[in-house]
Amino acid sequence: MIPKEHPRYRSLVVRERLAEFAREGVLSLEGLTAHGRGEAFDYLLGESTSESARLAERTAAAMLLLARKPVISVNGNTAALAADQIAPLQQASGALVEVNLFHRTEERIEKITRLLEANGVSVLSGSRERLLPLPHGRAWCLRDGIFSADLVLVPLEDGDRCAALRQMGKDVVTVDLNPLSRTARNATLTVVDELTRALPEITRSCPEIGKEEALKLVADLDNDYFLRAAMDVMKERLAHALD
Ligand code: PTJ
Repeated sequence: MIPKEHPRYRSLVVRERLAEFAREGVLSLEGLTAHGRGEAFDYLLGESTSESARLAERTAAAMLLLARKPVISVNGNTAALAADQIAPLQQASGALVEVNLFHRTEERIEKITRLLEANGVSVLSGSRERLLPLPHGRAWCLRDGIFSADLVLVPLEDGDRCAALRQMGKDVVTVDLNPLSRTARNATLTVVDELTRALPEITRSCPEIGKEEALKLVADLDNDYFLRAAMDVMKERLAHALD
């Protein structure tokens, strides 16, 4: 039982929930360590959404709205942290949702699908094929989903798969607290923010954006700007950490 007055209460509650999801087999054990890396970067960001991240979130919404066939790719961490935030985003953006895993097993795909469906998400089903130019299980996806998407929103992604999706000519929007990661640098757009702050912000932006604004946001998109802006926030906080 975590005491409510603990200064890190929220973080401890999230960790406890993730440990439970790991025991249930939704989250991979590797996902727990990935979460720890994310927490460290979020500390540096001050655990809040920066102005540049907010613009990136609005741009992500614009890209989803303009895409011909947007797909939200959900892994274990995304499901464990934000299962209840996916259905509102799906409704606001019109995107398909596919479960796609790095540490892939049929059992985990099944468990994550059930968790998402229990939270109102319409999850794409079908038989997966080896369609991405990658070795091992990471190549598997749905022909009617990620394979034929023009845009994939894939939070907390592995660098190789992000690069493979880009190689296939797709736009990749990611949410990644580490602005130095290969995914962050390879994606079309990187939202450097914590997943559970980023997804509701993208959802909120969807109904607010008209076509003209969407086109302008996409035309102005400069991913390096978003990465540099996030690093500047971290540098600034480090510079004044002991003031
Ligand atoms: O469920 P699976 O099998 O598909 O596996 C998922 C993980 C996350 C284990 C897999 O994709 C992986 O190994 O990812 P990486 O390469 O560790 O990348 C995850 C990135 O997400 C890292 O750069 C973390 O800093 C970042 N991250 C972790 N937690 C959060 C986050 N970014 C945003 N919000 C978070 N809560």
